[in-house]
Amino acid sequence: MPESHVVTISRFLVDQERLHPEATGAFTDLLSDIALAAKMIGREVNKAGLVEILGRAGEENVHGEEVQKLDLYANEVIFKALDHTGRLACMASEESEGFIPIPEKFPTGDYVLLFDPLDGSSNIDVNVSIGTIFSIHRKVSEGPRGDLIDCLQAGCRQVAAGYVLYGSSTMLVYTTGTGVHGFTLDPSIGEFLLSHPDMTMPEPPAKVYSVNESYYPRWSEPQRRFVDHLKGEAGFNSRYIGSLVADVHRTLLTGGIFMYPADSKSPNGKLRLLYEASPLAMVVEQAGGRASTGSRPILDIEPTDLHERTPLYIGSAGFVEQAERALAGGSKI
Ligand code: AHM
Ligand code: MG
Repeated sequence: MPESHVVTISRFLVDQERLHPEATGAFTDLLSDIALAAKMIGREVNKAGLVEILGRAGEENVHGEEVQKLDLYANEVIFKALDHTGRLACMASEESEGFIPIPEKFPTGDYVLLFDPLDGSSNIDVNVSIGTIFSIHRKVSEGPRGDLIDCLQAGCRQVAAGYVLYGSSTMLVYTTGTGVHGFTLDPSIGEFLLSHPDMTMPEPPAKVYSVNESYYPRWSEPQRRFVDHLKGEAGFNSRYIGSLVADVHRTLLTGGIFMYPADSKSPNGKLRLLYEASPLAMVVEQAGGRASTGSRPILDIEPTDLHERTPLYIGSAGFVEQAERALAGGSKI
């Protein structure tokens, strides 16, 4: 590709900002800061296989520094990349119990960042893709330094959301509510380059379902019937990585349905609404897909707890609607 056609994420963000003359630039800077954090996390993720050589978490590395667990490292990198910028009122992370205030010594801003710093981290040791997920809201509380209510907003009020996939290449995919754009990291120049402009879910979608089927005995009868139908007469193929960002990314690119249902042991499933389901729901819906609890849109849920969980059905709109009908007990799937 000639150099003139290469669009870096910085250039893309600036071009997008020009389309909105009222924009202050704060939002563009925020996404740039997230891209920087993603590069730093990606660099460490790529070194994970060298753990025997470089040292294990809890030990000291060759430089005499304590080696951190990667998910805690990722948490800290994101926090430190954004705490001092004056663009955020507060943050919340899957790794932290309460909401995270901006340190008093730094100025605050109008946005709120929620993130899962390193999702699927149990896959690190086996060199399987993992990801970072982020969600941005506008502050709604009165004071300057943010409050819990700023974090507990329904997904439909997100102003941006996205994820970073640390896979065979590192990709950043985000939406601000006007389409979905994907960037691939060129490690030789350390830049995210626009590789997937205006991502939309393919039609017709690939007939693929993605679910941890080992939980079948714990599922409800309608959930079992639905999966039986998909792999039976509907002729679906099955793919499950067990790393949410990677499973959803595949679903976004090829079509299909990803499910993490409720079951008898986990009545709300496993996935967290604010750090996993909501941001991925915004991305997938912006690409023309659908995201549901099985009975209502993920983006409609008004959260009451920072770490609440939700069942998740996400992917091609028609397949998610089929799941909703099946779970409602309708005879016609
Ligand atoms: P984590 O937040 O502790 O990393 O767990 C989330 C991960 C997701 O990436 C993935 O979709 C899911 O757990 C897999 O769970 P299971 O092993 O029950 O299938
Ligand atoms: Mg997670």
